[in-house]
Amino acid sequence: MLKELWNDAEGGFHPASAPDFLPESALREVQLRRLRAVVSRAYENVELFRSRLNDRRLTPASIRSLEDIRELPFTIKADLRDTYPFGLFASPMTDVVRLHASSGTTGKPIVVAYTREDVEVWSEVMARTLACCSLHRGDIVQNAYGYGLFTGGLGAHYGAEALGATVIPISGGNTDRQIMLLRDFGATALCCTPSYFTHLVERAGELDVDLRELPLRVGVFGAEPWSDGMREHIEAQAGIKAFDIYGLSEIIGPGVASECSQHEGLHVFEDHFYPEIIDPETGEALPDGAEGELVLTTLSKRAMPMIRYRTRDITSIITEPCGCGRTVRRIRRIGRRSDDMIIIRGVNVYPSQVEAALLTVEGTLPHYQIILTRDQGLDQMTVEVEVTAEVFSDKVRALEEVRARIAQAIEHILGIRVALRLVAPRSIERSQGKAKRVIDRRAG
Ligand code: DLL
Repeated sequence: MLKELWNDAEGGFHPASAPDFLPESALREVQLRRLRAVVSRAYENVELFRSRLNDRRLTPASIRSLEDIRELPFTIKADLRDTYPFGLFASPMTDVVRLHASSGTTGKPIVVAYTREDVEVWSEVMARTLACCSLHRGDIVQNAYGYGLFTGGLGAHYGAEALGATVIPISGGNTDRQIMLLRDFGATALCCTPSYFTHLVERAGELDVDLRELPLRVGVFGAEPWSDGMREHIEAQAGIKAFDIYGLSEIIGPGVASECSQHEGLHVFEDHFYPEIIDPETGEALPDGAEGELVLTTLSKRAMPMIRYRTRDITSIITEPCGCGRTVRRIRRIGRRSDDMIIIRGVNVYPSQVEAALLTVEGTLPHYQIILTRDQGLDQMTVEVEVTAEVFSDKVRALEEVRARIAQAIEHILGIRVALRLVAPRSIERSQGKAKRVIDRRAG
C-alpha cells in the first residue's frame, strides 16, 4: 500500500499526490472550507447565481455543513449557452489567463475560463491523474490529445510537465508520424482518445510495426466512453496497460477523476471537485452506491466556479477503500449519458451496449457506427460494423456466420433485433479525437 505515493522513479515523493491520501475527516474539512469560499465567490460575482440564491432566500452563510450543498440550485449546460460567452465569469478579464471552448453539437460553443491559480490547480490534478496512471518523472509522454480550444491537449501537457515527465506535444492526427515518433523517441506513455488509439493500432499493423516491441507501457485514455471489451482489445494489441481518465470542460477539462493501478473505478480529486449523484428525472440526491447522474461542484475554481453542475454522465460513487491506498472516493466508469439513450421499439438502448456486444464477436473490428432513422414515426437503428479482411473477402458463408453471431450478441444484450450492415475494413471514418458513434438521420 501507499506504493503509488512514491511516484518518482528515483523513489522521491511527488507532493502533488498527497491530497489523494488524506484521512477522511481532514478531506471533509478542506471541502467544507472551500465550498463556503466558492459559494461566496460565485454569489458576489455571478449575477445568475446570486439571483437564484436570492430567489431561494439563501446566502453563502446558509452553507454550514457539506450536506447543505443540497440546498443549492443546479447549474446546467443551457446556463452556459444563455450567458454566452462570458456571463458566468467570476473574475475580471484582466485575471483570466486562458479560455477554452467545447464545440458542442450545434451552434455556439461553451466557453470556459481560467485564472493563473486555476491553471495551477489544473496542472496539479492532471499530475495526480498521470501519477494515478503509474507515470512518474523519467516517463516520456506522447500527448496526442488535440491542442487548441479542446481541453485535452493542454491539460495533459501541463500535468505531464508538473509531474516532471518529458512531454512530446504532437497533438492529434498524422498517425504515421505518431508511429514514427513512438519508435524514434521511445515514449513510455501515450495520451489520446481510446477510439483514436484503436486507429493507431490498426495503422501500426499496416506499417508492420509491432507496438508490443516498443517501450510504450501505458495508455492514458479518456474524453469518450469505452468498454472493458475495448480495453482488453487495446491492451492485448499494444502490450500496454490502459487507464481511463475522466473530465469535462465546464469543470476544468481532464483531471476530474482517474483510474489507478486497481482499475476498479476512477478516483475523483474531490478536494477540488465535489461529487454528488442525483436521480436524473427528479433531481433528488441519491446515496453513495446508487446509480444516477453525476453532479460536480468546483471547490477551488476562481474564473468560472461551477456550483452543482449537472454533467448528464451516469455513474455511481464507490466508497469502499481502494487497494491503492488513495482515500478519495471513486466513481464507476462512465458508459452512458442521460441524453444518449435511444428508444427502439419501446426498448431503451445505449450506444455503449452495442459496443459491448460487438466486442464479444470474433471477426469484427472495434470500428462501428449506429445509424438512426425514422420510419413512419418509429425510430429505427442500423448497426454498421467493420469485419476483418479475412471475413470480408471470404465466401458469403463466413459473412453470414459472423452476421448471425453479431445479431445474437446484440439481441442478448439489448433484448431486441436491429438491422446490421457488415462493411469492409476502413469503410468507417476514423476520428482523431472523439469518435462519432451515432449518426442521427431522424429528421425533426
Ligand atoms: O473530453 C475532457 C477530457 C479530455 C477528458 C481528455 C479526458 C481526457 P469535453 O470535451 O467537455 O471534455 O467532454 C466532456 O466527455 O461529460 C463525458 O460525457 C465524456 N467523457 C470524458 N471522459 C470520459 C470517460 C473532455 N473517461 C464529456 N469516459 C463528459 C466516458 C467521458 N465519457
